[in-house]
Amino acid sequence: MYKYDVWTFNDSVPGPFIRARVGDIIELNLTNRDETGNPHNIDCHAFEGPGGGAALTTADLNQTKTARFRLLYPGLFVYHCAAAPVPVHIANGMYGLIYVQPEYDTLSSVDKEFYIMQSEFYHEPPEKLENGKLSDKVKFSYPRALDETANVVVFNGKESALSRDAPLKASTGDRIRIYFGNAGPNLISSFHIIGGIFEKLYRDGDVVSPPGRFVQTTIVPPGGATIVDMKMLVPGTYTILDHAIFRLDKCLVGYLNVSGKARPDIYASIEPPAPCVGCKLHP
Ligand SMILES: [Cu+2]
Repeated sequence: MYKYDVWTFNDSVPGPFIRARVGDIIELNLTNRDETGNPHNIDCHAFEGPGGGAALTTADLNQTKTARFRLLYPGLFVYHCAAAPVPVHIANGMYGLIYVQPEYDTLSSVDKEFYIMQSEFYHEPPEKLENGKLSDKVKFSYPRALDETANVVVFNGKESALSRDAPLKASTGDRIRIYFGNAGPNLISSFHIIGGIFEKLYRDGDVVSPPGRFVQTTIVPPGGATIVDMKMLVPGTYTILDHAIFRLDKCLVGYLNVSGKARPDIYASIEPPAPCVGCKLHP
């Protein structure tokens, strides 16, 4: 795949995972270090008020804006840049998640927690260089984004984020939790983990209602989030994906490696496993 200049909060895509509690006052200091001259800001879905903070935090180059927001409601929320043109700032990587826990946290303790956000990239074809070769870097395409024809769909901002070389890791017996958000900007995610069942599903990031139980796939819209808990029983590699499954060939795949003792009482065969050669889903 190609290289692409992302726009970031604190140099990462997604931006920092923020934890807070209902009743907290968030003091947000946003300093714009973007040498290209674009203004930036933050619209946080956890903030109550017009624009979610955007107009209060819009900062030009080298300017710092400070604003305070009281957190009224619990849940898992998306934040993103909402400087014009808003869709471009989101498409280029300016988003993250904030978990606002209730006064008394309703989530049980788990052994491992992970932070994943899905998003898609829209880009122009690579330009031809003076030496006649094609550039290895591509630029944002407004027409493609408008048509919603993504070139690339990824977890955590790049193809290699949760690859075989950098999988999530857990052990058998672990309870794991994934805070999952969808930045979009266009595509709905049908979030699924092959071989795993969501023991608890906090749909739409709602941690007040009773969670869904033993769910296979969950819908996460652009600008939405969810929390899934799983108990890992059988060792091996679990594939993380969007079950709109052709997106696999647009780079959207990740892996969770679970180590530990085999569980033939749950998962067994007479012959050894024989995955299809070259299969991205069952490595
Ligand atoms: Cu921005």
